[in-house]
Amino acid sequence: MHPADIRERIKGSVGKEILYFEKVGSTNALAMDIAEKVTDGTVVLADSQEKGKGRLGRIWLSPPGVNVYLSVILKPALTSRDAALLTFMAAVAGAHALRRTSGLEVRIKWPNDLVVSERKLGGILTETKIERQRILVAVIGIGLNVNMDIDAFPEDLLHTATSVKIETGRIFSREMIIAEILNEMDRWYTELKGKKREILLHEWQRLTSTLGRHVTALVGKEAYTGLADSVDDEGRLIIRLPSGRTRKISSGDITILR
Ligand code: BT5
Repeated sequence: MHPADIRERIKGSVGKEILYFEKVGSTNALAMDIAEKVTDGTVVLADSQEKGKGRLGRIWLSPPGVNVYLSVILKPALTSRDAALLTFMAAVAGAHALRRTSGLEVRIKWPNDLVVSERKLGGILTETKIERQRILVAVIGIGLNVNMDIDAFPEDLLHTATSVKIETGRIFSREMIIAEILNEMDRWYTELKGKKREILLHEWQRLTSTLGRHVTALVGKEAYTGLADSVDDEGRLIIRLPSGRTRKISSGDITILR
């Protein structure tokens, strides 16, 4: 990876400072450690991760030489209730950047997946430090499978995961994709800071594959099956149950039924 090729394409404050490592435990963990000492928009980038993190202690497969693993450190003037919007922002930025560079019809699966034909191309992990209901620091981690081959996935991910290369048959410049993502993040971060969350929510709705589908949402040990009806202005998913009642969920795992 050549971080200089990314730096020369950066237009805004997100990615103005990029800290690059060949190998880390987790870019999110490292970013959280240094967050208070760096400026808004600093990025931690790695070629590989030994302990890549998903949500709820899950593992993010992070082999060297092929993919994107980065974390953006932000210090937004937002309350803890708005943390989900940061994940929305990264998802919209990632979908736009990947569509533009690869031509793939990348969609967003609530809450944190980037998918192509329902297969997972990327994931987002937003972690925050909160004091008196205000976000002091947010670390937004993005993992994207770019040039990874199908035989590099373990058995359990063979039918659920994919990469840009698997979908297009072509190899892509990771530097180019990263620069696009960071420039897109800058654009949507500016909208969010300008209190224009409706614009972000509207764009998210345009890009999602979840709304209007029948889903089962697993929230802890509870499962809710119904229609994924809408999202509210804090990014919570509203599911319409067969009884006609609705359930609002702020996190969980969605299976799309049909
Ligand atoms: C996520 O979690 O999708 C969030 C992934 C965030 C990864 C980035 S990489 C940079 C930054 N630093 C970190 O340490 N993390 C972030 P979740 O929704 O919980 O999905 C995790 C599940 O996705 C796993 O349990 C696997 O089933 C699957 N998975 C793991 N690695 C994958 C990969 N490379 N591609 C597709 N699916 C994967």
